[in-house]
Amino acid sequence: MMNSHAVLLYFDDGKGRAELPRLIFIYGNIPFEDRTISFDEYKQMRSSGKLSFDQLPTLELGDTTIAQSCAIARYAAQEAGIYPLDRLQAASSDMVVDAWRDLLDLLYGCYVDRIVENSQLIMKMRQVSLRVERLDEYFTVTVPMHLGRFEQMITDNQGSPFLVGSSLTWADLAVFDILYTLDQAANLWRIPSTFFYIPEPYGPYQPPKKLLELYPKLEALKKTISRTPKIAAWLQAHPY
Ligand SMILES: N[C@@H](CCC(=O)N[C@@H](CS)C(=O)NCC(=O)O)C(=O)O
Repeated sequence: MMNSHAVLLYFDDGKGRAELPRLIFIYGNIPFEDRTISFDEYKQMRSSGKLSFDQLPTLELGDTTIAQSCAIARYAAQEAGIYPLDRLQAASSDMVVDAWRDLLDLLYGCYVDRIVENSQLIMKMRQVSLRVERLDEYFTVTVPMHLGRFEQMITDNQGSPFLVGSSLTWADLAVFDILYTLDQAANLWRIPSTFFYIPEPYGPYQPPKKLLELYPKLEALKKTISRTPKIAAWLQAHPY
């Protein structure tokens, strides 16, 4: 079991890439500090060299700092006992979580370009018209392609309602997280203070409705996880 006090650092504007580790810690009853920081604090930390990969999320465990969302989530899943012990199942679950990261990368990629400036990797907001063009492709091509594959994994999983093996793993929480994010982000296209905001005359952006209805097994998985008491309590306190 984890000996050091775990501190998860992320921006103060939403769930983003920190939500999967949070869901895993919560599901596994693993205590952690959920520390949100402002962009100014982030810049200070970055210039003082405190962030191993110059980005968030970051997990501090005593003197050790872990960056990269998948690495943090995998560590949390092992602590929580929801990382498969069987190597093949572990690889299948890694595959799903890597796809989760691809989906987040591509969603954020609709909004920002990554460039190197003054020897640092930074994000630059795209023009709004380009954001909308990319969001359209994201929701009509990328998302259905990934959701179809997740749905097929459950279909092929010998009657199990989960993606890998017969009990819930971190892969299921990853799929839950992306479904929740895609649902919730739709509301944020209307709110100027959020990263997802799409201003007039381009917005608010309207993604295809009822996306989930095409994937009944994913819809069922989303319901099961959102009704788990610990997760339900978390989502109620942190809707987005
Ligand atoms: N591959 C990394 C990507 C991390 C990342 O892009 N973090 C963003 C926030 S979502 C960040 O720190 N952005 C600040 C910046 O680059 O200026 C991961 O999965 O953790």
